[in-house]
Amino acid sequence: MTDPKNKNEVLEKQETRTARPKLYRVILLNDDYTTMEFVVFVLESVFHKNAEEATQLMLQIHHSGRGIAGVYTYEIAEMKALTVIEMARQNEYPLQAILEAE
Ligand code: TYC
Repeated sequence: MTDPKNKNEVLEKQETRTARPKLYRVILLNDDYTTMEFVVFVLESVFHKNAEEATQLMLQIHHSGRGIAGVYTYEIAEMKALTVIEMARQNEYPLQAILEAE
């Protein structure tokens, strides 16, 4: 590639790209049995939301049926979804978490 400002110099074409890993949304699904308090606790402890964010997101899921708890690389997203499901099972709640590609 020739530099338009200097006819005698040749610029190397930049081939290096920063690899962007695919990202996945962890989606929490609404249900009729998991308590609001437990969902808020999950959003605070697994997804590092503050009390206000966790409460607003829990209510959004409660009203709309689903909501994005966080966006991560695959391995982190999978681990968080499994953690949510395991915490829910330990507490005998049917709360579900699924992954979606961004
Ligand atoms: N719908 C539940 C209730 O009324 C609360 C709830 C919110 C459950 C979000 C799951 O992902 C959820 N107790």
